[in-house]
Amino acid sequence: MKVKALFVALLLALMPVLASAHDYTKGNLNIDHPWSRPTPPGTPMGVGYLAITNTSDVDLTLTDAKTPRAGHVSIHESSMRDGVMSMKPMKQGLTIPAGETVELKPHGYHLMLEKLPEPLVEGERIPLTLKFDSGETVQVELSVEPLDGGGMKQTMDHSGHRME
Ligand SMILES: [Cu+2]
Repeated sequence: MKVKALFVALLLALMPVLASAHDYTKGNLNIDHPWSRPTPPGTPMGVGYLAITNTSDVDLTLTDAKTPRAGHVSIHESSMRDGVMSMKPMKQGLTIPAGETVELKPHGYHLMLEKLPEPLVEGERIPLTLKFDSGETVQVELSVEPLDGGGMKQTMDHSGHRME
């Protein structure tokens, strides 16, 4: 009885996660949980996070991304150097080795949505096209998730960003 109650509680706790999870599969590529953060009015930049799995037996490189909601999308890498979080564009793209998953997440690789004409709003789904060096493209939607505790941290993270 006790175990069952615990199980139900656990299930309920997991439900919001299950509800917001979404993933896309095309050919040998799987894109899991593409998401973003709301942006304050006047902020020109937003972020894009997702996990890319390459199920083929050759390396694939993410070379470009596009969305109608941003003037330009760059692939960035964040790193800590001399105690300062900085980011730089990955001009050669981001390689997903054969059979592996690469995660774009806070404090790591991410997509930078630049030149936003309008703020990104919580609850919105942002269409995004990912292009790979194989010529493949994958169409996904970034879900704009609420600014929670982790979101505040992310905002601070980006205010500390400087371009190289
Ligand atoms: Cu960035």
